[in-house]
Amino acid sequence: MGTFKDEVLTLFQGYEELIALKNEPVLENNGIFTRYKNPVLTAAHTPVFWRYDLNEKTNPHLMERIGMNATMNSGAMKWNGKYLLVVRVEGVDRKSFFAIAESPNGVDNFRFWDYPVTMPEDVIPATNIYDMRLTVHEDGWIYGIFCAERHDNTAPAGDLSSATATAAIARTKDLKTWERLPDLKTKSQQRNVVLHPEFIEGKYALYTRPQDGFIDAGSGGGIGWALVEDMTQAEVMEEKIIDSRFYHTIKEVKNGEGPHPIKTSKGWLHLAHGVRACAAGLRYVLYMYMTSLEDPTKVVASPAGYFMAPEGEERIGDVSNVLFSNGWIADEDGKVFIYYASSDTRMHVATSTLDKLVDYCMNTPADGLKSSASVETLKKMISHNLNLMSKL
Ligand code: M1P
Repeated sequence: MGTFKDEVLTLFQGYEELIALKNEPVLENNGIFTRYKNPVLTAAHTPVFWRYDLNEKTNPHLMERIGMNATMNSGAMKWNGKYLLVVRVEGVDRKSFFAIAESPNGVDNFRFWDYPVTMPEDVIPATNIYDMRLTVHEDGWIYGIFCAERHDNTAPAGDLSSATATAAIARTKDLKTWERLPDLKTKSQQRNVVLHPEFIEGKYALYTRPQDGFIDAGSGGGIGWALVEDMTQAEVMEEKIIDSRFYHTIKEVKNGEGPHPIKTSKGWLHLAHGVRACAAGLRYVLYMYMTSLEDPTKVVASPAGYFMAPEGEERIGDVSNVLFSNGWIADEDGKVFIYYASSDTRMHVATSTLDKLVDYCMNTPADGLKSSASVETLKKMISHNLNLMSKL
């Protein structure tokens, strides 16, 4: 056993080795995106000085005093040339908070800023906050919309699990000081609310996810769309479902917008999550779709099935069989960094390009919604290829 100081230095050394670990693309890919070998952020990436009291007098056994459980569902943006994540960090006390981590290259070397985000409360304080979507809006503000969870005080006495989900709104100019705006007013509970980056008809446009309960989408038909006059008093007066749920698809139980869509010459490119139920519980996968530039409520491409599903170690974690994404970054050269969390535990990156993602959306067959339609789609591909192969 070394001295207390030696042990502290060993802790920091191990931490620096973890942060400096070079990430490598995984060679096998499907032509659409490339996964990377290591997660970009885990609970162990949270700074040593968050978790340990480094004073020998008050922590002679050098114990972790404030444990971190997970780093997950992160908003993303490019900031001063760095790839920046607003990470949902979850402590061992089950409370989530936001903390910013940045990387010089987007695939490794993510380092947390010294302090987590101090998010001001709304009039009714939230118990838990999570899953921020970042939008650099054309009005000049950076908005963060996230879920604010509170105990449902209408639940019967003794029911300590019922909760409500509300879309909380904050804005900033420097990512350090946040101004909290009133939570979104809507008829239903809401999670996965995302601000579109441009004004539409002179108004702010929100992707919504109406839900009957905290978990159940219930009568909420899918991803909604609402125009709002003023983000400082945001209220949904009218909500239209633009990407519906369907029976026996990857988004049968629920779906939700991921990060805000990326504008391309062919339309708005969307990343979302879809949920289905099975004997093992809920399965969360990522899917894509595109909407029209002229009418962003009109879906113009809807490839069948999932874009990414949990694989290998991604399948296992606090809430297994889950991929969730609320952050991506498109570089000026067209490279896209997709940040996704696996099983509510850790953050990963996958890369692609705008060209590939648009091609994927426009040219992947849509879901025919029944087995016979899937077989007809497959037969078309086979005869097309057999014809080509006969000429080789
Ligand atoms: O546990 C999986 C996910 O469950 C919720 O997703 P949804 O809003 O679609 O119900 C969220 O709590 C999300 O944070 C979590 O990753």
